[in-house]
Amino acid sequence: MLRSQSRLLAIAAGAALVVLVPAAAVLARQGAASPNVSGVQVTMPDTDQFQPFAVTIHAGQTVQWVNQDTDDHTVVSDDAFNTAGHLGVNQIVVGTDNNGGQPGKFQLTFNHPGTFVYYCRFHSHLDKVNQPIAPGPRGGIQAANGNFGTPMMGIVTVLPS
Ligand SMILES: [Cu+2]
Repeated sequence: MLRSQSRLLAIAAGAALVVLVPAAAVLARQGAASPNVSGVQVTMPDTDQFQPFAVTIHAGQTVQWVNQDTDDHTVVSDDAFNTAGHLGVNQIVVGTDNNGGQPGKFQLTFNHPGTFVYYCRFHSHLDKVNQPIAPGPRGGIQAANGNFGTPMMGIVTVLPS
């Protein structure tokens, strides 16, 4: 290779680095900015339930609730059985009717092991010993046959990371 060609290649390589390094920096920043979405999703379909009823994750992971129903639902922690943190959660997760046709979303990241028992206060309530029970005749889910259904509740089990 001629000396002048070698010099031209070196200049070209330098120019390539000038272009590539900022691009890599931008990619790294985008990676750092993206949220931790490691975990599981629980949906509220067009029936009054959390699906799946029970999920298992590891500490550090996130549960995302996605309300695909037209109606609003809630995620309320049953603190008598809550050993996984997030005491006192009482969150409305809007349905598509109140969210421009899009599913409402809510998420919690669990950072230590335990259980997170929760229910929807619109479609369940707690009895004397804090067990979620189906709503009675004055509210909640009521079918024509008198079946008040099952309480709308779920459980997250958080294992060590
Ligand atoms: Cu509900």
